[in-house]
Amino acid sequence: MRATAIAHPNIALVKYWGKRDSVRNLPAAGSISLTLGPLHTRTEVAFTGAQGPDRVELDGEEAEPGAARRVTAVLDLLRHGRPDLGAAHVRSRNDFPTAAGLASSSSGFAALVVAADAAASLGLSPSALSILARRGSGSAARSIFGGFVRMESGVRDDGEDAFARPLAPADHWPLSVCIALTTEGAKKVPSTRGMDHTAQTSPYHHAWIADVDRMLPEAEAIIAARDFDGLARLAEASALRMHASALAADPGVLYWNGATVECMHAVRHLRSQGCPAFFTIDAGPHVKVFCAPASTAAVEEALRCVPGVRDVLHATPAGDARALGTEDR
Ligand code: 2P0
Repeated sequence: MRATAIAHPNIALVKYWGKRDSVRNLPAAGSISLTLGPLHTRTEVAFTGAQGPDRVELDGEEAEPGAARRVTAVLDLLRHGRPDLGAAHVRSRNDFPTAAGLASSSSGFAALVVAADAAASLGLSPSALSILARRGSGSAARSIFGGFVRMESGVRDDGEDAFARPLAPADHWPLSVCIALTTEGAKKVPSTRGMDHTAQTSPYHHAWIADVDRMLPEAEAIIAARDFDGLARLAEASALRMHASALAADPGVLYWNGATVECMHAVRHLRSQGCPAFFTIDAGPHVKVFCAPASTAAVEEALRCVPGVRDVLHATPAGDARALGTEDR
């Protein structure tokens, strides 16, 4: 009862920021993302068959109690009706900085549920895996699938209709992503806290949620047509509106540093010079810049010139979360 899985993080083009139910972790609106490699999380789950607490190791160290509790909560849903599985030993590694706005929880919980499903030989459907991953982290529901992915908010109280589905595979649209790392530490306000605080105190929250519902069909059409300028306009608007709503909370939630802002200016300057590039920013200070593959070197160079940028990572569209066969390990 042991299996290993790999999952890739995803970056939202139409952002998720707000829940309709915190207990079942149900998003207040849908979202659309692109799954990105070679960044990945690799997770091994072994069910011991013995009673006792789960053991959770992240990047070679025992997980903080809060993180371990989130893992156990997801495994408990999967173990429901299967007391024979017993306590789990979970070992997970990211090949990119954890908890720094790079969506490590998206790949982390996707890899966890795919590995646990394989270890327990449950044979869950992709939708069921997406629902389980969502209970760990909303964005993880999207990382079950590769390429362009749409998450549904659903309307049911039990969350059985709140799962992701693939829109287009990774090879639908060759895009390149440069990720400008603007700090080394973990982020100061975890996403869950930031989005709940925004929903409770930002006067812009309801307008934000209504706007996401308008954006989703437009984003689908733009992706189907591979309309780069359309995606640039829409993705920058989604990121800036999400941050506008967070900034308007009381007190405001501010994820950016000076380098974050300078990177946005650098990207807009590049675009004004004819370089196809746009930015998006999540719950952290890093800036993710999407561009045509031929423009990757120019984008990287421009980002490296921004004072405060410590490194630039590269990513390209990647595939589904998957359990590894014995030959892969
Ligand atoms: C997103 N983010 O759509 C948005 C944009 C960050 C900014 O989903 O509370 O870790 O665990 O469901 O998935 C990050 O939040 O939040 C996120 P929870 P999650 O990618």
